[in-house]
Amino acid sequence: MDATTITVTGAGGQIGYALLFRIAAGDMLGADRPVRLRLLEIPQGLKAAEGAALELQDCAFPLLQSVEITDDAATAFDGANIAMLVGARPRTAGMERADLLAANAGIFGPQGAALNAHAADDIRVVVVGNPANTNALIAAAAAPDIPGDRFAALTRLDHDRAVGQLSAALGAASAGIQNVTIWGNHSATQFPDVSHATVDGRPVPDALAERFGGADAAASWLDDEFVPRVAKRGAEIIAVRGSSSAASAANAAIAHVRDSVLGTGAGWTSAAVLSHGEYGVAEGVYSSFPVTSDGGGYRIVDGLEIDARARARIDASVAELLAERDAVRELGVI
Ligand code: NAX
Repeated sequence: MDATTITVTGAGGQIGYALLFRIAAGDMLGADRPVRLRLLEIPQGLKAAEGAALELQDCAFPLLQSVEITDDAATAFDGANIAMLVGARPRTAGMERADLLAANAGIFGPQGAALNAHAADDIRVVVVGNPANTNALIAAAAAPDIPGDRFAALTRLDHDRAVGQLSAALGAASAGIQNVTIWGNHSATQFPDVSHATVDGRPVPDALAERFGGADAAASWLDDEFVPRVAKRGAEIIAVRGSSSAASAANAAIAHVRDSVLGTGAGWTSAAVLSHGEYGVAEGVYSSFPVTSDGGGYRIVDGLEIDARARARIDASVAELLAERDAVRELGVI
C-alpha cells in the first residue's frame, strides 16, 4: 500500500507527543498502511519536536517511512493527505475572546492558505487547536480550492467523554453504547445528547429511567450532572491532573481520522463539520453533528427528531458559533 503523508502541527506539544507514536504504530490508519510524518512547529517548539523524532527513530516502527520537522507551513503541507492541526495560541490571563480569535486567525489563516497551495488533492483536515470550530472555519476560508467538507473540528473527545460517563452511570461496557451525539461548539455550550442513544440495543433514556428511578429523575441527572460534566470535563482534567487533556485528546483525534478514512461501522459518531443548514444549524459554520463515514469522509446523519430540550440547547451553542464567526468577520479574516 502507498504511504500516507500526515502533517501534525504543534507536534512538539503534549498532544503531539501522545499522538505521533500511535500514528506511527498504525493505530490510526491500520497495520497495513505505511506513514510519512511531517511535524510543523514554531521555532521555539522545534527542539521538542526533534526530541520526539529521535524517540520515534528509537521505536523502529515498521510502518514509519520518514519524519520531517519544519517551521515552514509550505514544506509541512507539501503533498499532505491528512493534516492534524493541533498547534494553536492558548488563551492567557486577561486575554479577551476577540484577541484569542485574532491570534488564532494569524495561525489558521496562513495554514489554510498553505494547505490550499501544497496539500494533495485528497487532503482531509482535522482541527484540534482551540477555538477548534472557528479555527476550522478560518482555515477552510483560506483554502478556496479545497472543498469545505474536507475540514472538520474535533468533538470526538466530547463524544467519547459522554460515552464514558454513560458507561459509568449504567455499569455498561462502552462498546455497547451507540448513537450519542455532540451538537454545536467544542466549548461549554456544547450539547451532549443521549435521546437517540442505545445501550446494548436498548434506548439509553429507558435505561437511565430505570437506574435513577423514573424519567424525571433521569432528566435531572442529564441536566444537572451529565451535560455539565461532559461539557466541563476539560477543566476537571486540568484541576485533577495539573495539565490539560493530552492522551485522551490524541486518542480522540486518532479515532476521528480513523473512522473518517476506514469507516464508522455500526452507529454514528460526532464531529464538527460544515453545516449546509442541517437540523436548523446556520449554514457555513463548523458545528458538531451526528456523522457517519463509509471511508470517504464524514456525512451528517439525517432524519433525527429533535425535541424541545435539544432544540434550545443546540440553538444556544450555534448562537455562540455565530458570534465567533461575526467576530472573525469583523477582523476581516474570513
Ligand atoms: P501544548 O501547548 O502542549 O502544545 C501546542 C504546541 O503547538 C506547542 O509546541 C507550540 O509550540 C505549537 N504551536 C503554536 N503555534 C503554532 C503554529 N503556528 N504552528 C505550529 N505549531 C504551533 O498544547 P496541547 O496540550 O498539545 O494542546 C493543543 C491544542 O489542543 C490547544 O489549543 C488545546 O486547547 C487544544 N485541545 C483541543 C481539544 C479538542 O477536543 N478539540 C481537547 C484537548 C485540547 O484542549
